[in-house]
Amino acid sequence: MSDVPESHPRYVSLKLRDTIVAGVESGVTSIHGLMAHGRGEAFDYLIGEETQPFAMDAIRAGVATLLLAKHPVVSVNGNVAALIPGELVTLGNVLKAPLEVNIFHASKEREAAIQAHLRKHGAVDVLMPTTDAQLSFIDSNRKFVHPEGIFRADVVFVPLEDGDRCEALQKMGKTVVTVDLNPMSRTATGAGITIVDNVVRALPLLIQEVQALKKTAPILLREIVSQYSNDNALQVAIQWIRRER
Ligand code: PTJ
Repeated sequence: MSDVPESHPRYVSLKLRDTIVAGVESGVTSIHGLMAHGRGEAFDYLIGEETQPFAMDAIRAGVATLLLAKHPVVSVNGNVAALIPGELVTLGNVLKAPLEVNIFHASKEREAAIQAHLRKHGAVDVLMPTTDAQLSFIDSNRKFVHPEGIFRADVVFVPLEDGDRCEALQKMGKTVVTVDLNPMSRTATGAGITIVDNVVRALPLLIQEVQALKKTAPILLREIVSQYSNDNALQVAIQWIRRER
């Protein structure tokens, strides 16, 4: 870890850089993940490096959607595995949803490293990609999924990715709940529910919201979902970035 004094005004951001670099060094995160992280940093700066109201609305609707799901699954790539491994495990536990490793930059070694990293943080079962089940409408490595995981899921929580799989999942009739700091990305605009926030802030809030809503009647959860508009939430996020508040 680099020697960053806590008094440094960009302390949190610099520590996160250390975490993602450590992810690359330990074989969990793709080298490309550094660029993805940098893109995220730029948007985080623009939204004020705090969870904004449009993200809170999306968190509530996303949790309601995940609680209504019959087979929710939490998808894990190399960036989120490095940044929030413990939170992913907790979210999977509170939702009773399996974690599934699914990465864009193909590497069997990295898939195994992500699985081991999640286990180190308390995961019991971590589903792995297979050739037995494949997603339609997608050619990248992300098409390889687990038959009992993403393949049969009705709702997939996909924190932080590029847009190709999001589109494919939606075309297959699955609902995608995502976290993406860029409200204009293909993932953000293609998902059913987009939480425009940093995954490191959004995951603890998602876990809290699951605890708050888990005993809520399905009819009320459906109402929360029906009152939410992703297009509207993204529009508000873009206005926020443009300072049109
Ligand atoms: O581990 P792999 O092989 O699956 O690769 C994962 C990455 C992230 C490298 C891959 O999916 C990728 O290249 O993603 P992109 O196309 O760079 O998109 C990443 C998106 O996530 C961008 O829209 C970023 O703004 C956003 N992002 C980056 N860091 C964060 C983030 N959103 C939320 N929280 C972050 N910490």
